[in-house]
Amino acid sequence: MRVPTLISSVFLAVTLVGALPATPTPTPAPAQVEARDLCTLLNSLLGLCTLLGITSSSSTHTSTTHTSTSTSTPPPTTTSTSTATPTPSTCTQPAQRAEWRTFTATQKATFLTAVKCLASKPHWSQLQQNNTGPDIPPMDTSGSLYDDFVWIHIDFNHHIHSTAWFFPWHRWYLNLYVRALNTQCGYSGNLPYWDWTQDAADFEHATIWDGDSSSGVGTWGDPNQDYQIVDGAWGLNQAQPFYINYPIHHAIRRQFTLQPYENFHYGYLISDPTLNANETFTQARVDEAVTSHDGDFQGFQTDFQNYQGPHAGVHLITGGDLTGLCPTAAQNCVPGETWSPNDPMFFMHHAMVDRIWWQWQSRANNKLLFGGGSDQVLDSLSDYEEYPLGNGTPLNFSSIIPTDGLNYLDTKTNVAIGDVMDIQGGYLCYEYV
Ligand SMILES: [Cu+2]
Repeated sequence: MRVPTLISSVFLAVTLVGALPATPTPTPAPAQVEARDLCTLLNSLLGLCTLLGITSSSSTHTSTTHTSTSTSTPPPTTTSTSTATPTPSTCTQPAQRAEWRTFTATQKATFLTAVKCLASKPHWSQLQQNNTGPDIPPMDTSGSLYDDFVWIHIDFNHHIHSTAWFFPWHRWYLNLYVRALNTQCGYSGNLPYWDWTQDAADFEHATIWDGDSSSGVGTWGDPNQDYQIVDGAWGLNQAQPFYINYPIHHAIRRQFTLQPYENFHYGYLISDPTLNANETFTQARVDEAVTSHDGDFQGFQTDFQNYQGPHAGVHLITGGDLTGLCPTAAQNCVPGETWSPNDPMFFMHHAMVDRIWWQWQSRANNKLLFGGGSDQVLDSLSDYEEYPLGNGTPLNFSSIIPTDGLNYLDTKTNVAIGDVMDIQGGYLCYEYV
């Protein structure tokens, strides 16, 4: 462990590496160094990690001498860790987020029922609006609590995609969603994730699309009913289908689209218009994104989140609501990423996105790397390439996550980015299994 290298890495992180287009200089990854070891060291030097909600490892762990095969890298001294005061972790039993297909039929049915329950709960009367624009429909105060979740994604759309908010905001959002399922709908289980790498080879006929009326998420939409889904626990065949209200009242829409890039609304950001979208989220593609950007938060996010990367590929190949397309009957409708949470597959999809961020964070000394701005810049390819993580207000670990007032559901009123950098830091307490 080269102490100067570590200090400079963290210095870069806490001073907003990459707060604007600066890309952190990749540093050689010290062998076997974990962020918590690094934090133990830093606690004694700067007292930072407690602030960030990252807890120290046990004292036996912190005194471990890390060996390295590099002759140029000296082992760490124990003196730098001996004065650290370990902070007891409040996350001793992390909730387990498992892949959807490991759920039993009963667990699936319970989850799908709980999700539909959110669509039967009333709108929060104090929900706020912080943004305006042609793709932001009027707030529907006759909608449901589920619609309120969709609303805040609509309202913040241009701040939470292709900006530094992307990973932390969606991590917070998923956590709030699980909490709403728990507290408003009596769900005692955990959030499943959707490992779409399993479905990449033949997405149209993938096992995720299950029409079982109690345990299935449904299949593709009916072209004769504007691609609304008919089967599964949420479809139109149910006595009480799952209805959403943005931009107009409708059932969940899905329309398999293998080549979504040919007429894409941000066509100038697309390098390969005829690409089959299922090629963007193979296991090999995810592995490449996770392993190719150590020490480079901007590089990792840009690779993963660009329109021909895994995150967008899953949205766009699914079509309908997950893509943010307009129902045929919607007047003056501007499509985009706005109401993509209309399809509850959004939350399972983003749990996979969150899992992959965590996999990247868990490598070498990536955990504290963060930076970028709060405003999306997609007007032209050159502007995007200058600000792939947004411009506007630079974000840091103290930046408070915007909620439009939906934080009334939360355990903490003002959640900062620093609270969500560690999924077992205290405010968050879960793991992916
Ligand atoms: Cu989103």
